[in-house]
Amino acid sequence: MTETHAKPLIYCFSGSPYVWRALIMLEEKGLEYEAKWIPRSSGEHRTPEMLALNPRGRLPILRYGDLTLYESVAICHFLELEHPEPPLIPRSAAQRARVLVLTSEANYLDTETWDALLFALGAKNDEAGPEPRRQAYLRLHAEVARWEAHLEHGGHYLAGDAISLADVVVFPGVAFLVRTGLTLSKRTPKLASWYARMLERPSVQASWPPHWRETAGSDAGYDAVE
Ligand SMILES: N[C@@H](CCC(=O)N[C@@H](CS)C(=O)NCC(=O)O)C(=O)O
Repeated sequence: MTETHAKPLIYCFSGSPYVWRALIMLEEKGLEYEAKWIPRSSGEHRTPEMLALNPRGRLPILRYGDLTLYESVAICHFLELEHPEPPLIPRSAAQRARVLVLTSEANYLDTETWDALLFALGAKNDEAGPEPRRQAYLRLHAEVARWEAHLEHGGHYLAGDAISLADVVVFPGVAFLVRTGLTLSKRTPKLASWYARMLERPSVQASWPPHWRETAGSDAGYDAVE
Protein backbone atom coordinates (compact mmCIF):
# COMPACT_ATOMS: atom_id res chain seq x y z
CA MET A 1 0.00 0.00 0.00
CA THR A 2 1.28 3.52 -0.75
CA GLU A 3 2.39 5.43 2.32
CA THR A 4 0.98 8.92 2.60
CA HIS A 5 3.00 11.65 4.29
CA ALA A 6 1.08 14.46 5.92
CA LYS A 7 4.17 16.65 6.04
CA PRO A 8 6.80 16.52 3.30
CA LEU A 9 9.61 14.20 4.39
CA ILE A 10 13.04 14.66 2.92
CA TYR A 11 15.95 12.24 3.26
CA CYS A 12 19.22 14.11 3.58
CA PHE A 13 22.99 13.86 3.77
CA SER A 14 24.61 16.74 5.62
CA GLY A 15 26.76 18.75 3.20
CA SER A 16 25.29 17.37 -0.03
CA PRO A 17 24.76 20.28 -2.43
CA TYR A 18 21.92 18.33 -4.08
CA VAL A 19 20.11 17.83 -0.81
CA TRP A 20 20.68 21.45 0.12
CA ARG A 21 18.94 22.71 -3.02
CA ALA A 22 15.76 20.90 -2.07
CA LEU A 23 15.98 22.12 1.53
CA ILE A 24 16.42 25.76 0.44
CA MET A 25 13.41 25.37 -1.82
CA LEU A 26 11.27 23.98 1.02
CA GLU A 27 12.38 26.88 3.21
CA GLU A 28 11.80 29.54 0.53
CA LYS A 29 8.28 28.19 0.11
CA GLY A 30 7.71 28.42 3.85
CA LEU A 31 6.72 24.75 4.07
CA GLU A 32 6.72 22.67 7.18
CA TYR A 33 8.67 19.51 6.57
CA GLU A 34 10.59 16.77 8.29
CA ALA A 35 14.24 16.20 7.43
CA LYS A 36 15.64 12.74 8.05
CA TRP A 37 19.42 13.01 8.23
CA ILE A 38 21.26 9.86 7.23
CA PRO A 39 24.95 9.46 8.09
CA ARG A 40 26.56 8.85 4.71
CA SER A 41 28.85 6.16 6.10
CA SER A 42 25.86 4.19 7.48
CA GLY A 43 24.88 2.94 4.05
CA GLU A 44 21.25 3.40 5.11
CA HIS A 45 20.50 5.10 1.82
CA ARG A 46 21.19 1.81 0.04
CA THR A 47 18.88 -0.48 2.01
CA PRO A 48 16.22 -2.28 -0.06
CA GLU A 49 13.60 0.10 1.39
CA MET A 50 15.55 3.15 0.26
CA LEU A 51 16.41 1.66 -3.13
CA ALA A 52 12.69 1.14 -3.63
CA LEU A 53 12.33 4.93 -3.25
CA ASN A 54 15.30 5.79 -5.50
CA PRO A 55 16.87 2.87 -7.37
CA ARG A 56 20.05 4.93 -7.79
CA GLY A 57 20.57 4.98 -4.05
CA ARG A 58 21.11 8.73 -3.99
CA LEU A 59 19.72 11.59 -1.94
CA PRO A 60 17.73 13.79 -1.77
CA ILE A 61 14.49 11.87 -1.81
CA LEU A 62 11.27 13.73 -1.11
CA ARG A 63 8.11 12.06 0.07
CA TYR A 64 5.16 14.34 -0.44
CA GLY A 65 1.69 12.98 0.18
CA ASP A 66 1.71 9.67 -1.64
CA LEU A 67 4.36 10.86 -4.09
CA THR A 68 8.03 9.91 -3.94
CA LEU A 69 10.47 12.06 -5.87
CA TYR A 70 14.22 12.12 -6.39
CA GLU A 71 16.62 14.29 -8.42
CA SER A 72 17.10 17.65 -6.78
CA VAL A 73 16.12 19.84 -9.72
CA ALA A 74 12.94 17.83 -10.31
CA ILE A 75 12.09 18.19 -6.61
CA CYS A 76 12.59 21.96 -6.86
CA HIS A 77 10.36 22.18 -9.94
CA PHE A 78 7.69 20.09 -8.28
CA LEU A 79 7.68 22.34 -5.22
CA GLU A 80 7.44 25.41 -7.45
CA LEU A 81 4.43 23.99 -9.29
CA GLU A 82 2.75 22.76 -6.15
CA HIS A 83 3.47 25.96 -4.20
CA PRO A 84 3.65 28.81 -6.72
CA GLU A 85 3.97 31.50 -4.03
CA PRO A 86 6.39 33.12 -3.58
CA PRO A 87 7.39 32.52 -7.20
CA LEU A 88 10.90 31.26 -7.86
CA ILE A 89 10.35 30.90 -11.59
CA PRO A 90 9.42 34.14 -13.36
CA ARG A 91 6.25 34.42 -15.44
CA SER A 92 7.56 35.53 -18.83
CA ALA A 93 8.73 32.88 -21.27
CA ALA A 94 12.07 34.62 -21.79
CA GLN A 95 12.81 34.94 -18.07
CA ARG A 96 11.63 31.42 -17.44
CA ALA A 97 13.97 30.15 -20.14
CA ARG A 98 16.82 32.12 -18.58
CA VAL A 99 16.26 30.36 -15.26
CA LEU A 100 16.22 26.99 -17.03
CA VAL A 101 19.45 27.79 -18.87
CA LEU A 102 21.15 28.66 -15.59
CA THR A 103 19.86 25.61 -13.75
CA SER A 104 21.09 23.42 -16.62
CA GLU A 105 24.47 25.16 -16.61
CA ALA A 106 24.85 24.31 -12.93
CA ASN A 107 25.83 20.82 -14.14
CA TYR A 108 29.06 22.22 -15.57
CA LEU A 109 29.95 23.74 -12.22
CA ASP A 110 29.28 20.37 -10.57
CA THR A 111 31.47 18.53 -13.07
CA GLU A 112 34.44 20.86 -12.62
CA THR A 113 34.02 20.86 -8.85
CA TRP A 114 34.07 17.08 -8.51
CA ASP A 115 36.98 16.78 -10.91
CA ALA A 116 39.07 19.29 -8.96
CA LEU A 117 38.02 17.79 -5.65
CA LEU A 118 39.06 14.28 -6.68
CA PHE A 119 42.56 15.62 -7.25
CA ALA A 120 42.46 17.49 -3.95
CA LEU A 121 41.40 14.36 -2.08
CA GLY A 122 44.08 12.28 -3.77
CA ALA A 123 41.42 10.05 -5.36
CA LYS A 124 42.91 10.95 -8.71
CA ASN A 125 46.59 10.51 -8.24
CA ASP A 126 49.42 12.59 -9.50
CA GLU A 127 51.31 9.85 -11.32
CA ALA A 128 51.34 12.05 -14.39
CA GLY A 129 52.92 14.87 -12.36
CA PRO A 130 51.26 18.03 -11.07
CA GLU A 131 49.92 19.18 -14.44
CA PRO A 132 46.58 17.29 -14.54
CA ARG A 133 45.68 18.68 -11.11
CA ARG A 134 46.69 22.19 -12.18
CA GLN A 135 44.57 21.86 -15.31
CA ALA A 136 41.57 20.67 -13.27
CA TYR A 137 41.93 23.65 -10.93
CA LEU A 138 42.26 26.02 -13.88
CA ARG A 139 39.11 24.57 -15.46
CA LEU A 140 37.33 25.11 -12.17
CA HIS A 141 38.48 28.75 -12.07
CA ALA A 142 37.32 29.22 -15.67
CA GLU A 143 33.93 27.80 -14.74
CA VAL A 144 33.66 30.04 -11.68
CA ALA A 145 34.51 33.00 -13.95
CA ARG A 146 31.49 32.10 -16.09
CA TRP A 147 29.24 32.54 -13.07
CA GLU A 148 30.87 35.89 -12.38
CA ALA A 149 29.98 36.79 -15.98
CA HIS A 150 26.39 35.65 -15.43
CA LEU A 151 26.11 38.39 -12.81
CA GLU A 152 27.34 41.12 -15.18
CA HIS A 153 23.71 42.24 -15.67
CA GLY A 154 24.09 43.99 -12.31
CA GLY A 155 20.99 42.43 -10.70
CA HIS A 156 21.13 41.06 -7.20
CA TYR A 157 20.51 37.47 -8.22
CA LEU A 158 21.48 35.22 -11.11
CA ALA A 159 18.34 35.78 -13.17
CA GLY A 160 17.73 39.42 -12.23
CA ASP A 161 16.75 41.33 -9.12
CA ALA A 162 14.66 38.61 -7.51
CA ILE A 163 15.81 35.26 -6.20
CA SER A 164 14.92 32.39 -8.51
CA LEU A 165 15.31 28.66 -8.84
CA ALA A 166 18.68 29.34 -10.49
CA ASP A 167 20.08 30.75 -7.22
CA VAL A 168 18.61 27.89 -5.22
CA VAL A 169 20.21 25.32 -7.51
CA VAL A 170 23.60 27.01 -7.85
CA PHE A 171 24.23 28.33 -4.34
CA PRO A 172 24.96 25.01 -2.56
CA GLY A 173 27.64 24.13 -5.11
CA VAL A 174 29.35 27.49 -4.64
CA ALA A 175 29.08 27.16 -0.85
CA PHE A 176 30.68 23.74 -1.15
CA LEU A 177 33.58 25.26 -3.09
CA VAL A 178 34.02 27.99 -0.49
CA ARG A 179 33.96 25.38 2.28
CA THR A 180 36.67 23.39 0.50
CA GLY A 181 38.93 26.39 -0.01
CA LEU A 182 37.83 28.57 -2.92
CA THR A 183 38.20 32.29 -2.26
CA LEU A 184 35.55 34.50 -3.81
CA SER A 185 36.86 38.00 -3.96
CA LYS A 186 39.41 39.68 -6.22
CA ARG A 187 38.55 37.92 -9.45
CA THR A 188 34.90 37.34 -8.71
CA PRO A 189 33.57 40.37 -6.82
CA LYS A 190 30.02 40.00 -8.15
CA LEU A 191 29.90 36.36 -7.23
CA ALA A 192 31.26 37.26 -3.77
CA SER A 193 28.46 39.82 -3.28
CA TRP A 194 25.85 37.37 -4.55
CA TYR A 195 27.22 34.72 -2.19
CA ALA A 196 27.05 37.12 0.76
CA ARG A 197 23.47 38.05 -0.21
CA MET A 198 22.48 34.39 -0.37
CA LEU A 199 24.12 33.76 3.01
CA GLU A 200 21.78 36.32 4.54
CA ARG A 201 18.66 34.53 3.40
CA PRO A 202 16.79 32.82 6.24
CA SER A 203 16.21 29.83 3.92
CA VAL A 204 19.95 29.30 3.58
CA GLN A 205 20.63 29.75 7.28
CA ALA A 206 17.81 27.41 8.30
CA SER A 207 19.05 24.67 5.97
CA TRP A 208 22.78 25.05 6.64
CA PRO A 209 24.40 21.59 6.65
CA PRO A 210 24.37 20.48 10.30
CA HIS A 211 27.92 19.14 10.37
CA TRP A 212 29.26 22.33 8.79
CA ARG A 213 28.19 24.15 11.94
CA GLU A 214 30.40 21.91 14.02
CA THR A 215 33.48 21.29 11.92
CA ALA A 216 35.85 23.50 9.98
CA GLY A 217 36.09 23.26 6.22
CA SER A 218 39.19 22.23 4.32
CA ASP A 219 41.60 23.83 1.92
CA ALA A 220 41.83 21.99 -1.37
CA GLY A 221 44.38 24.49 -2.62
CA TYR A 222 42.32 25.62 -5.63
CA ASP A 223 43.54 29.16 -5.10
CA ALA A 224 47.20 28.19 -5.45
CA VAL A 225 46.88 28.16 -9.24
CA GLU A 226 45.20 31.58 -9.55
N1 LIG B 1 21.51 14.19 -9.77
C1 LIG B 1 21.20 13.89 -8.39
C2 LIG B 1 22.49 13.71 -7.66
C3 LIG B 1 22.28 13.24 -6.24
C4 LIG B 1 23.57 12.72 -5.63
O1 LIG B 1 24.52 12.36 -6.33
N2 LIG B 1 23.58 12.68 -4.31
C5 LIG B 1 24.74 12.16 -3.64
C6 LIG B 1 25.00 12.99 -2.41
S1 LIG B 1 25.93 14.46 -2.78
C7 LIG B 1 24.46 10.75 -3.20
O2 LIG B 1 23.39 10.47 -2.73
N3 LIG B 1 25.44 9.85 -3.32
C8 LIG B 1 25.30 8.48 -2.93
C9 LIG B 1 26.39 8.01 -2.04
O3 LIG B 1 27.18 8.84 -1.54
O4 LIG B 1 26.46 6.81 -1.81
C10 LIG B 1 20.38 15.03 -7.80
O5 LIG B 1 20.45 16.15 -8.33
O6 LIG B 1 19.63 14.80 -6.83
